[in-house]
Amino acid sequence: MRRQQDASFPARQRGVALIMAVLIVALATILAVNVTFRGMVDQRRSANLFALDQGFEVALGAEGWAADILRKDAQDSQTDHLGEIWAQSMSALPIDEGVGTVEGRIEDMQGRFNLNNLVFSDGTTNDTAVKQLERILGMLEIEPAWAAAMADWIDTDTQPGFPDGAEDSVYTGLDPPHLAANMPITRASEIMVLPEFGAERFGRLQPYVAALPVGSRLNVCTAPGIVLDSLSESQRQFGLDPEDLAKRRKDACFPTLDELRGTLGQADYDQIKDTLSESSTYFRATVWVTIGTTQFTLYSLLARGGAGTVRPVLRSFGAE
Ligand SMILES: [Ca+2]
Ligand SMILES: [Ca+2]
Repeated sequence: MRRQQDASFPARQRGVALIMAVLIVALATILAVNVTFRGMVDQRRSANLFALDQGFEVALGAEGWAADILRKDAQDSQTDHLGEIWAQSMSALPIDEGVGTVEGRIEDMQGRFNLNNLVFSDGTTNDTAVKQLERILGMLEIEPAWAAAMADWIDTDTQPGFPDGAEDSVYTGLDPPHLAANMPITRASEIMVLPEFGAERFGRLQPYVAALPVGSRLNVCTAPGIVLDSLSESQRQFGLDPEDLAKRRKDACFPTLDELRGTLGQADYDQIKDTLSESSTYFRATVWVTIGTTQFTLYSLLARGGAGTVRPVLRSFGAE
């Protein structure tokens, strides 16, 4: 009996040694896979960072190009309309022999309703502009009452407009609580802070609104039909569908201020003429860069000065 027990010890030890060996191999394999995986992630991360850096430089180059186009445009013309070179989209161009592509476009932000015009320069509510925004919202099938809440967000007082306004009393009841801005906004998307306004409504309104300095004029040559139609209480002054409007704008300003005066009548025109223009100061360059699987979008608000100088006043990446 004792002999049998003695003989079994070496066999059991061999079994344990085998299991140890298998465990060590497994452990070594896990470590090797882990090291390789980390190496690949590091390599990928470095490649992405490099692509982002390169994309940023390319986007800034395209922004400079857009500024140059606008600078030349100021030398060549007094008005800004959709038949001009700046309004043509730049189709995709290759970067460094096929590393990626860059494309872009310039938009006239003064063709949009300026949300900051809901107030005058002293911060008091501009009721004429609130009514105009109500008409725009109505045409987009959004409840016009949101216009008053937007005005309250921007105007300097803390008294809610009646009956649809919203001031601190509304925002302090939210989670998390906060106060109304009571100052001009820097991005149109800021109005999504209005409780229950939501991304869906904003998506519909977004193409027609901008956040520009208070008092910026509307360029009638580039304003979409809905914005033109919102200029007076008797909507549909031109009765043009978007296709006809685009045709009329192919190579000239339409409507000119004279044409607008003729359509609105002198009395109605006189009330709004100081808010209108046939030229623009604020444009937005949007640049899309693709390098490998990395995509990069730069939005750049460009201000063109009196001497034709163009400078970026606001940049954002990825989202407007
Ligand atoms: Ca021009
Ligand atoms: Ca306010």
